[in-house]
Amino acid sequence: MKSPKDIRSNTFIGKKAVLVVFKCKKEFETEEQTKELEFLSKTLRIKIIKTFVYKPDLVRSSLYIGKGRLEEIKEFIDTEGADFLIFGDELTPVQQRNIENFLKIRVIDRTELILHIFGEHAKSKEGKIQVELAQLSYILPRLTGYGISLSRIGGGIGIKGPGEMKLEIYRRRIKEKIHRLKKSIEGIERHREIIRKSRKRKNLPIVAVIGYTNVGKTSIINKMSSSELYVANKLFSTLDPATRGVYLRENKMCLMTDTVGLLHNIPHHMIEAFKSTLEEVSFADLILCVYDSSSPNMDRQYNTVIEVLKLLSCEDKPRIDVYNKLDLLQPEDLHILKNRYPETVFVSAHSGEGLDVLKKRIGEVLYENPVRL
Ligand SMILES: Nc1nc2c(ncn2[C@@H]2O[C@H](COP(=O)(O)OP(=O)(O)OP(=O)(O)O)[C@@H](O)[C@H]2O)c(=O)[nH]1
Ligand SMILES: [Mg+2]
Repeated sequence: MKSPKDIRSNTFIGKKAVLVVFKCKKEFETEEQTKELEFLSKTLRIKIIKTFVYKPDLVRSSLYIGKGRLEEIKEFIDTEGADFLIFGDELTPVQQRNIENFLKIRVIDRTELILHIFGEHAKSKEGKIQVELAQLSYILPRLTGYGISLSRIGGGIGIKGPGEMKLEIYRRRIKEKIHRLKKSIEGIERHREIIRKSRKRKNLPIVAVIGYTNVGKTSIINKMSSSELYVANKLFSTLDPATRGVYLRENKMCLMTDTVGLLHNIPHHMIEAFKSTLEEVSFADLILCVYDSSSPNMDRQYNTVIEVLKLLSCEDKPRIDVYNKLDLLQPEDLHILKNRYPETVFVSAHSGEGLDVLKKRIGEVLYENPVRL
């Protein structure tokens, strides 16, 4: 019997996909959403051959979108030979199965796309456990759609057929695995607690770096600590956050902790799985909220960060807003932003500009007005 997590194949490289997105209230939001889905696909090396953009008022519950729209998509798929369909919104297991049955190709929603990226990028034992938990929690309610037939051949009334029995075995195995993974995560949390206590004994303040994915969190930590943590122009490069010592000024140091990149509307079970990693933020003395100042979706980045800070009950902690990638800004735009946000620190992890100011500000917050836990 295949392992439950291998039920869906994970080979995406060079595969052709059709993207379906739904119009948002504002046109630029639709564009942002489309770009984000294209970037997620690119991270998995998928080729998007066509994007269908539909108005959300055509939404139907059992298929999510109207039959006419699906027929239009099917005609394109049959002519152009797409390998699968990527759906911009989250689908229920039933909707996903119904659309797959209609189109006769595999359908992946935004959540599944993110889960596959997580699967590719998790390297440490801890990262892998967290990703597997998120993947299995996603798969469990969708098992019937994943090619496991529910045939009743061989079963009489009230007696389960072989398909159903197989399904129940899979279900039980997945539930058992989820239970084991949760236990392992509890073990990881205990281990983290020991590390935290040992840091406390050394009395070094902790700075957590959070922000939307790909804004340059890891690059800033690398530059400030002369490290070489993994950086890439991909979404979710960091799934195994590391902590590095940063020298601030004479006799003053801090520890900087990286975190998993955020994305708007991240499904709940993913946050659940990564909670032990994100919880590092709760134990920090200061939070650096990093934004990509060259990105058109600053509002979305900001709202997502605030949402996660609330979720972690950290919205009242000392924090510094950092606008990264200033090297990509036109001087006049930088000038406008600096005037508008005088409290924000503008930096470029690439050129190093502004990082001395950032160190100074961190030092002031940690050592001159310390609100230590
Ligand atoms: N031009 C420019 N690019 C930058 C700067 N900082 C980071 N980058 C690039 O932005 C991309 C993402 O950088 P990372 O440091 O991996 O970003 P991250 O926030 O850690 O991303 P995740 O771990 O995926 O959440 C990489 O291609 C970096 O080279 C900067 O100051 N200027
Ligand atoms: Mg990173």
